[in-house]
Amino acid sequence: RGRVALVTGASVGIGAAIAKELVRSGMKVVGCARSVEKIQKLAAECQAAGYSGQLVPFKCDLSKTEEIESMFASIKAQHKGVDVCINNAGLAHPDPLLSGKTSGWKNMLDVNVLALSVCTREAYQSMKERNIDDGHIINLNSMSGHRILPKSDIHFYTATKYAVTALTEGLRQELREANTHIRATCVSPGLVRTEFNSRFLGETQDKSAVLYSQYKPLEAVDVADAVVYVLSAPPHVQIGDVQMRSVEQMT
Ligand code: NJP
Repeated sequence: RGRVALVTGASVGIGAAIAKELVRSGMKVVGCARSVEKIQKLAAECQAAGYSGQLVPFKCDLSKTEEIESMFASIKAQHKGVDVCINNAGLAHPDPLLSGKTSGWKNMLDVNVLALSVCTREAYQSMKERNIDDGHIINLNSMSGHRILPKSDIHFYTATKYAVTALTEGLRQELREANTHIRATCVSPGLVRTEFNSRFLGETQDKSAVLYSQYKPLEAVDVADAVVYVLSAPPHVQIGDVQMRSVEQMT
């Protein structure tokens, strides 16, 4: 309550659900994405619902490091800094290793790995300069960050999520070496019903309908609830990873 959280990729899907739940719980949430108008709409909905926190929309293209750095400068000027950083933004392109486009791989690397790392560094520096010892950095990982599926055209995406696994554990160790109690956690869902899947399956609702007909997916709010749970753990408890699937998901 009263703390400042940054949620990346807050315009739709899991990020929008997380932003909403944190505002409901009383936090001041800076929500960023390129489609800032969608976050403005969400902010109005939170206000109309009488939530005790506040959603502050911020336009940022996370594939541009200079935009991330100026976002953190603006958060410092307007809200003193961040106490919680939720690195949620992420994307997948179906670009196989044998024939995929370099531009697709680069985009995934820029947002899923590089932007997450830059936001993590900036969030840590923001906490350190204000002596925040109970901060939290949460990375949206995936079950793809823990196992490699056969017959997949998203092995590069999988590699970026394996990187998130390594970055979260590496961060936990560096935070310990820095003698702080700031925590690092990743949340690793299986299939979640969001635009993410229709987008990378080729924009057609038909294809995602086929995917969802195989088994019931998680909903974005289920993942948001897991983030709220992670944040509500007592300060001495370090939750490293929350792996969660729909009960119907096999792999
Ligand atoms: O994705 P989606 P989800 N700069 O596509 C933003 C992981 N995950 O909510 O800029 C700034 O609905 C984009 O905003 P906009 C997944 O890997 C998912 O499902 O306006 N923002 C939007 O807000 C990811 O890490 C599933 O287009 C950028 C958001 O990212 C996280 O969960 C399964 C941006 C994407 O919204 C959220 O995914 C799983 C940029 N350059 C893991 N590029 C699943 N859905 O099934 C994108 O295991 N964004």
